[in-house]
Amino acid sequence: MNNIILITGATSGFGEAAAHKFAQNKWDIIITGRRNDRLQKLETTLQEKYNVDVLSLNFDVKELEEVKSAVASLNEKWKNIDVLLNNAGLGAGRGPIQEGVYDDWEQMIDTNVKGLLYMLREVSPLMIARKKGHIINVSSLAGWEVYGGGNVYCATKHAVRAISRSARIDMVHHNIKVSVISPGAAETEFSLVRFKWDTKKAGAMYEGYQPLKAEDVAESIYFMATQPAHVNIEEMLIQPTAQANATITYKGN
Ligand code: NDP
Ligand code: 8X3
Repeated sequence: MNNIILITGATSGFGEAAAHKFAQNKWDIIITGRRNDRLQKLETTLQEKYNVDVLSLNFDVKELEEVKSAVASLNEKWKNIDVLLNNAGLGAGRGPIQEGVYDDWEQMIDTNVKGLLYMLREVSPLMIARKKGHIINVSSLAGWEVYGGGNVYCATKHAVRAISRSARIDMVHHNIKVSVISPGAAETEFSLVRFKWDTKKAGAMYEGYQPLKAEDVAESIYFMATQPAHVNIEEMLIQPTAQANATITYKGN
């Protein structure tokens, strides 16, 4: 039987690239996200290209009842999740705290923190029952550092690392690995979403240097997921070569 990975936020960026990487290596894949048209398209592509089993679950991680019923809908095969890639997340806006937009704050906290927790809460008992599993949570360089205007986004990504380290202590008794990957600047739809599809503002984030590609991050996630049973990579911080930290990026000057 193939290994199984459940990827939240597989309709774009890291999640979509990870779905390709794992499927290419003969994992069966559960893909999730809110944009059902993209999920359906990806399901067909993965099945046809890699000849693996794919299950699409169309739900919003912010909605607890949707998360519960999506996980409860898994049949005996799909319950055997080897890896949960808790990836769904977003930056919504960027600006000083005194000008903060409440709806953006709620969205980031509800998605990046509460949504990740809901998935962790619903999926970890399935792993505990099998006495094996691996939870890989996606934080960010913004989970290590802060930058002006990053306030709530940075807070959510710091929270992902705190939750992960604490969950690791709970899960160690059940033979379950918990890891965190923290990418720096990567060109996905992240900045388009953050800047409300303003292509100029989003594009400016990646001008003058080579950012990470979604595939670079997927490669690292695959490496984390395929270590021997006795090895757990707790944390991985991956940045573009040109980026030294959250505020210093070399652009040839
Ligand atoms: P993308 O915008 O390309 O992908 C985000 C994915 O998350 C989409 O598939 C989206 O699917 C899904 N998603 C967002 N909100 C929800 C929700 N409420 N319910 C279900 N799915 C949701 O960005 P990235 O691939 O770059 O981002 C993936 C993760 O990586 C995020 O957690 C982000 O914070 C983090 N990150 C990104 C970095 C970057 O520079 N790009 C760097 C470090 C971390 P849909 O809209 O269909 O629901
Ligand atoms: C996204 C990367 O540096 O813009 O997590 O916060 S950053």
